[in-house]
Amino acid sequence: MQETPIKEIISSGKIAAEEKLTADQIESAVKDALAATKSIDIHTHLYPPAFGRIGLWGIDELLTYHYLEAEFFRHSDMTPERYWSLSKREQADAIWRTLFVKNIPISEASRGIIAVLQAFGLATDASDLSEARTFFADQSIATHIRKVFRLAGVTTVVMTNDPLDPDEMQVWMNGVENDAQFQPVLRLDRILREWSNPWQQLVQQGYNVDSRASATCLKEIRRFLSDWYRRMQPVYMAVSLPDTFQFPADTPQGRILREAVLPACREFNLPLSLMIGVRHQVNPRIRLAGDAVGRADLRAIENLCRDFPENRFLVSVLSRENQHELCVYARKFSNLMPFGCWWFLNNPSIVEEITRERIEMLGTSFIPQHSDARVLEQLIYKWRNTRRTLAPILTQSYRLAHEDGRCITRQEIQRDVDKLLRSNAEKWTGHNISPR
Ligand code: RAT
Ligand code: ZN
Repeated sequence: MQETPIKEIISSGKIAAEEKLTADQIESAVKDALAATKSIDIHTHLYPPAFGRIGLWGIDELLTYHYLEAEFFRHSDMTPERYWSLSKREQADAIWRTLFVKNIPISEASRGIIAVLQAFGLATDASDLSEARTFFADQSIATHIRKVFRLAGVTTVVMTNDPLDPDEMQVWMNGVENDAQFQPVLRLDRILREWSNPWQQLVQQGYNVDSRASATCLKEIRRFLSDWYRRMQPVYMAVSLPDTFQFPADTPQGRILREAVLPACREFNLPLSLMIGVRHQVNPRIRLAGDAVGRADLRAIENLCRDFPENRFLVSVLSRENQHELCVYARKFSNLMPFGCWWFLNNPSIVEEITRERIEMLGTSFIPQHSDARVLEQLIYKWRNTRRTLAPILTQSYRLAHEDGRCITRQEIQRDVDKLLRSNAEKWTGHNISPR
């Protein structure tokens, strides 16, 4: 049967009889659309080969992911100090023995490792990592990236690019070639969170800034942002903020946000991504695994969205308790785009709850998930989990609409899935960020 283009269906004013799905056909139509649609991953910590050792991949990196390190310290008697004194390989061995041999991996992060091993046809119950190490050592990175993207069903990942990270700065300064599979993001944590230290780094890069964020300094930060915008061509600017974030605030950070970052985003027509709710380093002994979560005051979002209607905000909040308010604000402000179920929220039970709430309150006008992958192969399990969680939620939503009397077609389902996994992100960043 030849498919009727969706435009014709809409312009004819009624849906052709043969296109209507029965209630029983909805589930498979949703699953097919999810499987067929390659996603854009709006936030990761992944990098193309040109970034060298900054881009992490392979079994030792997978096992020493900080989500797994946090779990390791719960199951092992090893002190953090002893763990940090080991080589990466020894750390990975310790985590494998503890979480995968002595225990069945049932946590979200540990199941992820199993799914990755299985995707590459590797043993999931081996007593050591020799087979997996040999496999990864044999891969050539460019081909491996293509394979991982294919297995994960993604076309494009958005990076996290810190212009004040000494290693990364060097890569950009040396003039790195644009790789369409990896889109840049200008990450501003150091500037917007702890201006008391990084201002000296800007001085070293040749900007006339000071610790007080004076008027001259703000102009110079604009110049810094323009220079980095030209160098990186980012798809948005971004910052991760603590649960205590307030706006407006008469602090250097508050002034930098209002008078340098927001105007620069307007000038370059870029959204600003705000990831709010981290309580940094509540346990510094476990390093990257030592951050926690706190409920934020989302009046800061209200003030930003209302007072800066010309700016677009991509927002993810870390606390489960903030999720409903975020949806309410998205209903008030069309310059606000909720995205992802971030970090401690990225567990099926919580993703399900948040996604249902978003669909009920926002329809398809949000970006349901990003992977936050730090290690390349994590894309495989994180996107598999996202599709698996989305399938019953979408199915139920369409069944309810169907029960209430709206007929639904495969093409419409495909259009919605395309919005959720791709075009909302493309539209919001203003970039057609990748080929399909
Ligand atoms: O999820 C994570 O890995 C966190 O440590 C952070 O990277 C967070 O996603 C961030 O981008 O700040
Ligand atoms: Zn992240």
